[in-house]
Amino acid sequence: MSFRYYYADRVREKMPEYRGTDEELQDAIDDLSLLYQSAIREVETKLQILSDDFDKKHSYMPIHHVQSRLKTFESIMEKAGRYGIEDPLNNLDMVRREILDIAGIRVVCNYEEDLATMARLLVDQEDIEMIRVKDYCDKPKESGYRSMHVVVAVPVYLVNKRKMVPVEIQFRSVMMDAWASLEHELRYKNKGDLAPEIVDTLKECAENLHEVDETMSRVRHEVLRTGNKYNDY
Ligand code: 0O2
Repeated sequence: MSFRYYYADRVREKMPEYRGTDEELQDAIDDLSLLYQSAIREVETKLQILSDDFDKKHSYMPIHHVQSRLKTFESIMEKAGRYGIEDPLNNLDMVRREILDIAGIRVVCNYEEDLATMARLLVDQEDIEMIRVKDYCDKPKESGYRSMHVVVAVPVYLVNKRKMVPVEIQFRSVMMDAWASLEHELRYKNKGDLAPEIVDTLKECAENLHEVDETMSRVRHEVLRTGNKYNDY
């Protein structure tokens, strides 16, 4: 995997205001890309190890799947502008301090109760630094969106230094993820503008899926409690 993800000439085309040379810009954005991609790999490895150990100890894998992404350079600059960072392209250090979701990982778990378990197992690790939690599971967003967003810093060891790099991890159940993906797609297709009755319907869908999440959890506990007694027949 190459660490080069952002390209200076493409950035320069859209943002000509960079004061340094093309080489300096490429160096700065390579640095960004290397650090954040490495941080994603560190967290993915930790999650894989936790999942394998869970399987070994409990014959159960709580993680359904994991996705990751580096935020596009344009989207980082847009968010930096929204956060009031002036001239973000020439202030990349400030951008790195303020924008905490440049590296993003989505951990989709089978059951709602797995989210807190996996989040705790990860953030309790000694080399992980907790930065913030936004829990939209108990308190969903106005849209109906549910998920647990945890920002942590992980150590990345380079040739001559160690850097703590922030990663935003979104923990979701399969139901929460299904809703968020479809809602995002619909919103994106409509350029972010959905009719109020559609917004209400989507919110209702989110609530219905939340009920399914709770029912599936109850069914799971019932199955675990009754064991395999139906296999005796
Ligand atoms: P991507 O590509 O998913 O990263 P912000 O709102 O961006 O200024 P913050 O604090 O990051 O600041 O916001 P928030 O709401 O805590 O988290 C934003 C991310 O959560 C979004 O990322 C989505 O991934 C997800 N999200 C939040 N609300 C909704 C929603 O109503 N529907 C869906 N489908 N996803 C949501 P980005 O930046 O949009 O993009």
